[in-house]
Amino acid sequence: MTGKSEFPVQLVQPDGRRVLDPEHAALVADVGPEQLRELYEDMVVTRRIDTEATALQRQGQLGLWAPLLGQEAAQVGSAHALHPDDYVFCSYRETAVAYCRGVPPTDLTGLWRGAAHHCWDPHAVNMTNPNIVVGSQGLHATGYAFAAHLDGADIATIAYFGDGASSQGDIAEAMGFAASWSAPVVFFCQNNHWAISEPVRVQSATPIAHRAYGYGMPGEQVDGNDVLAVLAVTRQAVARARSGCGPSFIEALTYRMGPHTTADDPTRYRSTAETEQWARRDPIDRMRKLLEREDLWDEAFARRVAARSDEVAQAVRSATIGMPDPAPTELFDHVYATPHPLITEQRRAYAEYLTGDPGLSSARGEGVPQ
Ligand SMILES: Cc1ncc(C[n+]2csc(CCOP(=O)(O)OP(=O)(O)O)c2C)c(N)n1
Repeated sequence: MTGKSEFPVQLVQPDGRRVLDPEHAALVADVGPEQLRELYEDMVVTRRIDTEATALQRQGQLGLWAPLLGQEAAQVGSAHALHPDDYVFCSYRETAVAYCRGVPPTDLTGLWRGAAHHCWDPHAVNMTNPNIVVGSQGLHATGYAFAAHLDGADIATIAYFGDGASSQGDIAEAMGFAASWSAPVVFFCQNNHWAISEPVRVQSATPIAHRAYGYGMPGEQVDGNDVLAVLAVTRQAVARARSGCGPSFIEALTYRMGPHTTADDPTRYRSTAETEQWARRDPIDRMRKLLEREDLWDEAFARRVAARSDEVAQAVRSATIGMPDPAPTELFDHVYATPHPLITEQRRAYAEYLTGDPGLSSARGEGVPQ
């Protein structure tokens, strides 16, 4: 990673033609027909999961969902660059990363249904659960990476966050610390052009990747709708981190084609012309065109991918609807790792309230230790 590219790194144009860039192409020279098809399939399946989850929210089966629509290449490309022992620290939108890490699709919705405090077992896949506190995962990724560095472990961590999060103090602190202490972390910013209704142009006066130089780490802009280019630059950053050379920053230029979450109406703040322009750069269409150009596309393959997508979406739907309601007092579980008298008392008072016990003074907080 030189950090000197004048233009975003691109290996495949929107019409499916390869770009002549020997330096970055060499990083994915081993990606043959099967892997190209696998990248395509992962993007299609994760879009299908996302569409299903959005529909489940509209049908009242989920409280909320944060769609990844349009960001499939940024997520699938980067996730494929990671090793199983690397650790992922994500925001709330990285469904495709989770899928590529091996999270069972049926584990993706529990938190959003309000049926559990978490979605998947983080240690089973080395990936944290959805994190709503914007930017905080940069600090978590840096802390974990630094500890691994001290332990002599040859691993990397990756922090996924958005263009809006890049303005957070947490990200600034994480980048400063990681660069000074050579923590093996990859800062992966998905610049999807919007932080809810805030456009990226008021977020940063320079390309976000340029900020990396000020911290003392390489920064690269990549076409985030080009899955091969994302794979290439993330492999480079991960290799750098794993070999002890410290952190890197990647800005993947992509677009949030859907709403911020299902609670948002993007037509109130952005134009149809803008969304149509980005629809023409759809990451899945681009990969399909590449496969067609390189004679890797046929109807049998298309049918297999469609069948797999439907099967996974159906599993997500059934698992979501079938999730048992948790006991209300589970609200107090996992607040602290060890019992805490205040939480214990609140749980007792709430249980008493639920059973209709007239001792409601406790539920109102009277007598609860402060
Ligand atoms: C610390 C904090 N501040 C504000 C919010 C409210 N909030 C939730 S998402 C969001 C926008 C984040 O935008 P961006 O980082 O670009 O990521 P994107 O949602 O586009 O993926 C905001 C301000 C929050 N969850 N956490």
